[in-house]
Order: sequence, then structure tokens, then C-alpha cells
Amino acid sequence: MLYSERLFELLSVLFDCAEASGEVNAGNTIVYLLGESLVDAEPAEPLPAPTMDQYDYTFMLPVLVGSRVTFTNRDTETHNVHPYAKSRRRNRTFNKAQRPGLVLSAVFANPDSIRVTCNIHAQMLAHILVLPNPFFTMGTEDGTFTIAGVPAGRYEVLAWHEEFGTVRSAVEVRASQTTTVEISLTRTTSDGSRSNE
Ligand SMILES: [Cu+2]
Repeated sequence: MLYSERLFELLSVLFDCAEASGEVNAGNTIVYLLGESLVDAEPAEPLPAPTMDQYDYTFMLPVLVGSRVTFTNRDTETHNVHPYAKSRRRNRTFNKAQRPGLVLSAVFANPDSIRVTCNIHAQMLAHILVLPNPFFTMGTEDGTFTIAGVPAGRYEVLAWHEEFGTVRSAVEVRASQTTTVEISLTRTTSDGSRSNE
């Protein structure tokens, strides 16, 4: 197939946070696709190098398998980066102090959902989703998402939010058109265990 014949599609996802309160930020949602054929597909644009910046709040970071994550500390206090991989065989777990300005980095080699805590400040909690293909995005505060350059095909689309868990649905992305998916996250869709996949 000639490159010019390759069909790239746009998948847009509308986020509808039914029970959104002032504390829930739709932007803190990771939306991603799963499908065998996506593993070797090229993203529409190169992915930015993932950075987890510590600035004293809860946040999420989607990461492509095998990419190097940089941890920065812009606060004036020492933090501590402590990722909990689901299993040690899947990804490295470590626990390192991080003085202001110090930069740490790590590579997460397998798909995983990783909680990251700071052992010094109990309120600090972050999440890294390590994903098997580059077709993912973070939401925006108005609840809309766009994943560009998705090859035509049938996929699973997943939305993950710390408070709402994971919502899955099926999507068929057709050639030469924009596919729209509406996803509703409510507290009842969470499995209650707060785990994510
Ligand atoms: Cu801290």
C-alpha cells in the first residue's frame, strides 16, 4: 500500500461527567484505545517526552510503553517518588528522595497502571498509565477529547479517571470520517476498588 493511500481517521470523544462536582476535573481523564493493530501504527504526531512535574497536587500521566518518564520537582521542599507497579515483573518499583530541582527518570517497560506516592506528603498522589500504543490523550476541562490519526478499524475505547474508574466501550473508526463517541463517567461505573487497568 502506498503511504498516500493510507487512511487516517479522527476519533473524537465527548466526555460527559454526569456527577461532576467542583472537585472533579474532566481534564484529569485519560482516554485511550486498545486494539492489536494499533501497536505498530504510527501516531499522527510524535508524542512529547512524558514529564511528571511535582507541584503538590494529584495528577495523571499517560505514557507509551518503553518511554522514559522524567520526574521533576518545582517545589521548594524535598519530595519522594515512589511508584507502585502492579507487579515487580511488569515494571520496576523504586523509592527515591527528590530534592528541589533534582531530576529523576525511569522507563516503564510494560502496560500497567501505577500509583505514585510521595512518602513525605500524604496528600500527593499521581497515576501513570503505561499504554501499549500511542493512541491516547488527556481530556480537556470542558470534557472533550480528540485522538487524531487513528487507522480505520474496530477498537475498544477506554476512559479512566481516578474517581470514576474505567469505562469501556467499543468503537468502529471508519475510513475518511470523524468518529464520535460519547462516554459518561458516573460514580456507579466505578468498580469500587479504585483500581485501574
Ligand atoms: Cu512530596
